Amino acid sequence: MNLSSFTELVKRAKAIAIFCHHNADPDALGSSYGVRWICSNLAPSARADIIAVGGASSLSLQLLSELNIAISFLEECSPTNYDLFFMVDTNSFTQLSPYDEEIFSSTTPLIVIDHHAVKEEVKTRTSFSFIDPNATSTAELVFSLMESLPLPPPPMEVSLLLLAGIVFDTRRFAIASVKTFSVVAKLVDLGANYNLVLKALQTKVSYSERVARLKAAQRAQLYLVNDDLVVAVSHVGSYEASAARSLLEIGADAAFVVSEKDDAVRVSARCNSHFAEKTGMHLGVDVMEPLGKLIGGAGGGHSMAAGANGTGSAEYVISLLVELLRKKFSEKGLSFKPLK
Ligand SMILES: [Mn+2]
Repeated sequence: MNLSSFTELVKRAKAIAIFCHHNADPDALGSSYGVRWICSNLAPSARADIIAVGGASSLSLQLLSELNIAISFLEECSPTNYDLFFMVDTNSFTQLSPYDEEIFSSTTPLIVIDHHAVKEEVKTRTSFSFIDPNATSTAELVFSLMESLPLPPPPMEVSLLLLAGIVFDTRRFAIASVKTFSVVAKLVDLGANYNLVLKALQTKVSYSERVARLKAAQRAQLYLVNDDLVVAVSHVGSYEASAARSLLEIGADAAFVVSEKDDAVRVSARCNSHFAEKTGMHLGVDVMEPLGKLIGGAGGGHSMAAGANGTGSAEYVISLLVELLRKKFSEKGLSFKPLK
């Protein structure tokens, strides 16, 4: 990697804007913090602002408070106040709206650091890019960048946040490469406490959401498809998507959860890949789309995650849904019967 143009761009800057995508996740925020530390070393007199456009995700905020790290970042800015832009963990300009047009059409140098496949419009606009779609997080790339530059070891806060970015984006190393582990070993060597990061990233589920999940399980009607697939149908007051996911976690192959509030109903449908493959059922097209019409609303979605909304009581919507499932499974030559 020829870093002389990177170093030149940063050293020349007086005011640096480090942009990261909407609802900045721990990888975006941690990577931006690492980039800011690089900038503060290469251009000590320059101002460098992190701009988490529209604000950071609630998990990112939880991470900072659990790790006791106070990062200052802006949620909005005036791009014309800066003479160098970074785009971190952000592969398209639309992820930076309302600044997309301004960043795209300005002549301010732009440095892109990302592990996503970056859009062509971004590539042609960049002055320097460090893009590697094989990297499992942007934090991994930022650490590699630090290693390639003549910098002192990063402070603890930087190591912690880079480690958090990696742990989050790799889904706790469900996807990881040799490089990932080597970077993580170095970060831990620098003092980043892995257990602390794991704890700080634990998603806390609210009392009402946990109760909704438990009630969904308690009220579930179970059906058997093709003698080996379990379909759960249930209803809650809210958190129907979370309830549907939790029904899959405890053993259902497909879950349909209806929520009813003031005559408005929402339906959330989820299934695992085993169910999708064995039945050939597309939850969005085959189930939620027709159900949405039946309940005077709309529905659709993906093959394994879909939803619908409309009006009616939960009881009524469940009866329509079960009839619809019966019809669809029979069209596919599959049996569908209550599980006893
Ligand atoms: Mn990322």
